[in-house]
Amino acid sequence: MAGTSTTEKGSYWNLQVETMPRKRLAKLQLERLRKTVRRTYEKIPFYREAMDRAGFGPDDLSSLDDLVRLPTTTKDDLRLGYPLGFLTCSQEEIVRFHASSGTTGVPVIAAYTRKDMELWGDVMARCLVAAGVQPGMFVHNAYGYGLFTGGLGFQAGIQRLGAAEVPMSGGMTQRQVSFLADLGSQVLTCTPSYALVIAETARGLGVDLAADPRLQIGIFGAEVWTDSIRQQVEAALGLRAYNIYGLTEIIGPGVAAECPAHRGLHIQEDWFLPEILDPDTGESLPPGEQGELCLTTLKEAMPLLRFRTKDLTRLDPDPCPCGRTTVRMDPVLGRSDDMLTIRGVNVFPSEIEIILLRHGEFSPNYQVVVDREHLMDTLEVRVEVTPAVWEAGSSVLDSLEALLRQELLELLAVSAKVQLVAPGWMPRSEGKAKRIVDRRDLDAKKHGSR
Ligand code: DLL
Repeated sequence: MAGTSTTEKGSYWNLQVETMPRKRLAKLQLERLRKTVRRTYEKIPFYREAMDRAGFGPDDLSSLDDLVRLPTTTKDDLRLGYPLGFLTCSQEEIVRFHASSGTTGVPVIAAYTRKDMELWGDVMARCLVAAGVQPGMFVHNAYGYGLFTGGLGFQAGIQRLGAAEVPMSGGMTQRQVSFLADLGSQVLTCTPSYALVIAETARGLGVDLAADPRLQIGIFGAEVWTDSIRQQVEAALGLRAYNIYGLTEIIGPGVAAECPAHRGLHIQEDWFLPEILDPDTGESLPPGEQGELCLTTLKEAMPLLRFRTKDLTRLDPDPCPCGRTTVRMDPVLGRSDDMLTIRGVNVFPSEIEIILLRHGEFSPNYQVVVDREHLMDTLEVRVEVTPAVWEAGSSVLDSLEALLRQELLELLAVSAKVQLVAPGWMPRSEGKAKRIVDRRDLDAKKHGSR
């Protein structure tokens, strides 16, 4: 059943599943959900207790509508189960571990059985094929290899598909440029911010990757990126950019990805059941509304019921011209915990990015610094300007600063300090870019309170 199949509408890795009539898909989902709920009830005290409390157990599940009656899972719940409290298989069955970065404390460990690894390779192959990757192509994989799921998750898909993997991992950017230029890979995979760093480094070395007809496809994810970044990456590298989404707790990359129609990311719904919840109340929201993505994963080692991702998006159930019948999610707007509240106004870093990148004078290298002065929140936007603007001198910089301040005030209703900095001033990231510096957090940690 698996294997590339091409139809006049496009290419699929698994035609049968990806274009399955919705009714049949629902049947398959319910079958797998039933097994998963039973397994979690039997093996994980956290779920058994929650289901017993709610008086709704594995035998009560009669349709997919009952999903909302199952317990939700948060990252904090997983941390309480650290390291292997959410395992439903025996330790001998585990063939791989990954872990989330755990920037805010205890990491979350994800375990995979052999079957899970096969399933991961399969969903990743679907995502690669949806972006146009074919057996025989060279895939320059610059996602980090290691506990992070990016590098090895893509590896699983590339191998499954039968394409050639160039396992670069992140870093040593000059070497990335020479490998891209010398080998002539058709596909680049990395975070969108690192794609921009590769493009910038290539420019510095006098290598014009955009002019190389061999590089055609970029598959970017692991962080929020706007359409403006997409346009910049596509222009700088001369490729078509595809968005891919995923998270360690659920499997890694491969949960959802764009097809050539670029109308959102198709969720691999036969393994991952999506819902949208109100981020504040946890209530289920009707189709089409924006809210927090919640995912149920039907895999073997660590299946999770209704995991609250904190990623804000919207689901689109309308048919897609590519022929896939799976529901699509909008590109993630931001994480609910990345939303900044500045003197009562809610702002997402991606909204600031959109304003910045409307102007050719600014580069996509920016940072948003939030602080507190005299009990008031302050916002500072630091952004690099292009070399030509920097050389134009202080009067040009002053008027650009004023313009940006004005736009942030008009469009987002926040007053911000703007600091324009020289090209190359900002730190470059080899993985996920760090756009927000919240000094209020540092302060709270220093004083032990908020
Ligand atoms: O970032 C998995 C991944 C690797 C996805 C490579 C795509 C490509 P984590 O490190 O656990 O896993 O981080 C998961 O990253 O909850 C989102 O907030 C964010 N994220 C992932 N993909 C996207 C995307 C990997 N396409 C967290 N757009 C998620 C926006 C994304 N945010």
